[in-house]
Amino acid sequence: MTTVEKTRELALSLDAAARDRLPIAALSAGHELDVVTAYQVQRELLELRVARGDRIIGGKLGLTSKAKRIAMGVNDPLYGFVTADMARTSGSTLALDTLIHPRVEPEVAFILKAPVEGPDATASQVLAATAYVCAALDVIDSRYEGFAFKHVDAIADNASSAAFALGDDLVSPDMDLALAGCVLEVDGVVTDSAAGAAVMGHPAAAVAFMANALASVGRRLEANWVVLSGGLTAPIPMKPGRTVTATIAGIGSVTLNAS
Ligand code: OOG
Ligand code: MG
Repeated sequence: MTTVEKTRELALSLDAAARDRLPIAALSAGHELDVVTAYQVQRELLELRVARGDRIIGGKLGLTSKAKRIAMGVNDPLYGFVTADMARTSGSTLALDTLIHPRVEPEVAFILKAPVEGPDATASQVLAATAYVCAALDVIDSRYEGFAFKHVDAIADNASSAAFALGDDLVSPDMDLALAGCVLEVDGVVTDSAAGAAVMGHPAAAVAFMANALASVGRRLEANWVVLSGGLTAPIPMKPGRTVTATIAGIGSVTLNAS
């Protein structure tokens, strides 16, 4: 099989897993997959969505915090993309019967007003290109059995993206985001907390990481994109009736319910 046929086949198997809600074995268990090929699978997976009428509206970082790396047992960061179909509003209810085994995690989201291009983008360039930041809940739903995967598997699976909600407050990034405290509540009880610095020392550094990684494939972060900078804490499994709220100091809060 040529590499092109192989990446197409792997993308189709991930796409089917999401659509049928039937998780598959990690690709790395049965295939030799390097990082470049894994991003090619991700690209084809996104092309399948776009061919069905979906649209890329931004990017997302994965495994940018120690809490996330420990929770998933994967040591390297990665990026993926978010699409229009994934967007939810704060306070909305996620229908669990459309997902496999979703988890949610609090993040700082950036809304860009100008492109950010690598390979030498810095956190301050990201901040200069940012119109607003807001609190976000990222819904991840690995297409792999047992939510178990290696770095290349999660890349191919578009960083486990399933949905995301942005808080209603959009604020200027004119603050020290490294010091912004985040409190995570499950059904009104505080279960975890972190500061912005949990993500690569500064959430804007994570966004710069994506811009720099994209440069190697001739792409960049675009104006008007939303970029999720990566989970600040370990993720929380979504269960029917559960409400998860993230509040980030100086920014705002965001809530998702599950049914
Ligand atoms: C893969 C990475 C996902 C993050 O913020 O770390 C991610 C995963 O944990 O399933 O969105
Ligand atoms: Mg995330």
